[in-house]
Order: sequence, then C-alpha cells, then structure tokens
Amino acid sequence: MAKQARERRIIHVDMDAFYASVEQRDDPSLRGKPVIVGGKPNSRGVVSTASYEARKAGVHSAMPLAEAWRRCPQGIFLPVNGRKYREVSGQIRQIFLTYTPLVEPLSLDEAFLDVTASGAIFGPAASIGHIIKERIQDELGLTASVGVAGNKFLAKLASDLRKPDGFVVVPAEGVQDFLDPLPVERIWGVGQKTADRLHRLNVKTVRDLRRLELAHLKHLFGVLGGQLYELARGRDERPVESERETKSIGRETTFGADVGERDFLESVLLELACDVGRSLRKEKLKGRTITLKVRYADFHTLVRSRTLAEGTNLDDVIYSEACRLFQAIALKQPLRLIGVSVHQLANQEEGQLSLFADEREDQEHLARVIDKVREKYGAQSIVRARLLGPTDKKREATAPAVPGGPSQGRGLSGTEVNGRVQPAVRKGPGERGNGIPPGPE
Ligand code: TTP
Ligand code: MG
Repeated sequence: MAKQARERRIIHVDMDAFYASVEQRDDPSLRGKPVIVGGKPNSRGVVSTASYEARKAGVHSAMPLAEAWRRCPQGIFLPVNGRKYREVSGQIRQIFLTYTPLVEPLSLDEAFLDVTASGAIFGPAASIGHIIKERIQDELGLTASVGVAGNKFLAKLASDLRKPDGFVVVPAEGVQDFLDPLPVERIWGVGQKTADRLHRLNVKTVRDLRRLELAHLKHLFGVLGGQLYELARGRDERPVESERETKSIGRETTFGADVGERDFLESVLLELACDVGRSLRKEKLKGRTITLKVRYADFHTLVRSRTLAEGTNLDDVIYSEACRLFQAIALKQPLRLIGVSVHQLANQEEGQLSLFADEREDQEHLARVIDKVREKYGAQSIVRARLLGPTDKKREATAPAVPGGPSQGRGLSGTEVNGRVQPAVRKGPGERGNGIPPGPE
C-alpha cells in the first residue's frame, strides 16, 4: 500500500480567493482592496468568499453578510457572478487537460490531477505543477496554490499549506517529515469534536497521533480511528476520478423577510423550477427525483423528494411535483428559504419510454424554443403570467450554495450542481472542498 502511494504523482490545484480574485482581475480599482463576494451587506445571504485583504478583517466564506459588514465596513460588496466564474473555471480546466486526462474537479476552483503517466512527456510532477501555476498566472491573470504529492490527501494538504500563491511539493521520501509537525486538525475527518478528544489525550500533532495504536484508535473513534491511523502515515489510496458526474441541479432562495403565504411561495417555486428546468436542458440532462427544501424561520430544515417513472427537464413537471411536495408540508412557521433540485440525472436521450411521448415531445420542443428566445432576447422576454405579479418584492437575496452542500454545487449563488453541494454539495456539500466524502463530524 505504501509502495503504491509512493509511485503515484498527484497534483492538487486550488485557486486563491477565487470569486474575489476574478473580480479584482477584471476591475483594477478593486485590487488591494477588501472585496467581499456574496451580495449586498444589508441582505440576509452569506459571504461566498472574501479577498485576502478582507480576510484580515475576519471576514470568511459562509459568514452572514451583515456580520461581514460589521467586521469590514470599508469592504466592497459584490454579487456572485456565477456565469463568469464558470467560464474561468472552464479555462483553468483546459490548462489541466493539457497535462493529463485524469482531472477530478472538486468545485469551480479546485481539482486533483493524476500525472503519474505524464512524466515521460512533460517531466516530473513538480515541474508540471509549476508550469500549471505559471500558466494560470500568465494566461488568466489569477493565482493558484498548488500541492504535489503521492496521493490526494497529501496533495490537498500541500496546496493549502502556503496559501495564497503557494507551491508545496511533498517528496516521496519526506512524507513523514512533512506530516509530523502538522496539527491533527489538518487531517481529514478531524473536526472540532475529534480534535478536542485528541487534545485531551495530549495528542496535538500528527507525530503525537502516530503514538496511538491502531486498536486504541479504533476503540476511541471506530471507523474514523482506522482512517486516522492510515492518514497519519500519509497513506491514501483513493484514485483520481475524472468525469465526476453532475449529481443534481438545484436553485434556492433566501428571503429578505420570512414568508408565510403559500401563494407567494408557490410563485417562487415556479420561478425556481423554471430555472432548474432551463439548466437541465442546457446541460442536456433529465432527472427523475424532484426535491423540495424548506427552511423555517428557526432554521429547522425539511427536505422532501418524489421520484418519477421517467426523467424530466420540463419546468411544468418540476414545478407541479415541487408544489405537490410543498402542499404536504405544514407551514407552522414562515419560511426563510425555499429550494428545488432535481437528482438522479441522466442524459436526456436515455430512457424515453413514455406512453405519452408525443405530448412530451411537443412540450420539450416548446421549452427549447422558449430557451432560445430567452437566450436571444433576455430572460424577461417570455415570462409566465403567474410570475408577472409582485413576487420579487420580498425576495432579497439568493443564498450562495455552500460548496459541499447537498451535492457538489458549483458554488453558484443559490445554485447547486452537484455532485459538490452535497447539501451545498458536496463539497457542504459535504464539506466542500476537500474532495473527500464528508467525515463523521
Ligand atoms: P474556496 O477554494 O474554499 O475559497 P477561495 O478560493 O475563495 O479561497 P482560498 O481557496 O484562497 O482559501 O472556494 C472557492 C470558491 O467557492 C470561492 O471563491 C467562493 C465559493 N464558495 C462559496 O460560494 N461558499 C463557501 O462557503 C465557500 C467556502 C466557497
Ligand atoms: Mg480556492
């Protein structure tokens, strides 16, 4: 096992303050300033990211915008421009693919690359990592932090170690020296609770952790104990999985003031469903499971799903299923958030078995035509009658998906396209970002 870990060469690339850096790149007047991406400071959403200048004031991702404003009143607050970040993400991906087809994106700004087989053409992994970093700087005007190591766990740790603009190589023979001084919190799966328990055992660093025997660790932490034992020795055999599938597409909205009227909420659902339908059609996908998420004023959150006989990407179907789920939910308190997502995705050509194929094809054709008109003349060019009411007046912000949320979101505001917002996917989505399934904490 250790042998295999030594043989592989893995690169982990993570862009620095990604959304904020793109904004600073595109508007030189923002450079060197505390930029906070997420929305207006007086809205109820959360910070997607903050430039390193704003981080000095204590602002960080997932912090309520109002709190960010308190901490950094001089901050420049910007909305989330998902389309732009996706575009840059695609350009970064193209650079990666020059060096290996084995690219596993974890989110818009982060990926693992397996370059084990690339050495003969492009040289050692460290050089490839270095060139990638330089190309991202030269061609895209952005900084990335890069880690190079024998497995995913170490490469990810390495890229994070000297952020921003970091470049850390963990040589095969230096793994233990690299790991030993690090605090145990750096190990995947060690959250606050586990760290506290380890600290009580006087285990503060990875070196301390290695003193605990496997049986003892398992006794203390169960499955996680076995994992800690391996990771403390730098062992991790997870392969780099290219073509990570999109697991869901969703939209959610956080209201400026809590909302209790069903009628209004249903019109919001319609808008969200239309948005989800459009994204599915754009990606040429259909999904079988429709999921509704609501969050009450007290933050209690409910998720309800329904699975259909066959996949859909039609706004009306998504909306009517979401409504059906919504009607079965008691509005015991007003809502602060509502969202719709579609899971169990497949290519839209697959599984066309319906008895009502003709009718469905007509609807799909109509949806495509409407998408085209909107693309050409703008989203408001065709609007459903139901949405012509005053539905917008209460909506203030669309909450940024927590990367790592229910699926792997793409980190869009209010959007999850997972596989990375496993509730805010995954990478909350399931703990966004580390590419490792959510640990026990
Ligand atoms: P990260 O890579 O976690 O953060 P970052 O690139 O902004 O900063 P750094 O890596 O230098 O620490 O996330 C990438 C993008 O994903 C980030 O720019 C914005 C988005 N994001 C959210 O929308 N919500 C979140 O809670 C987090 C953590 C990130
Ligand atoms: Mg980043």
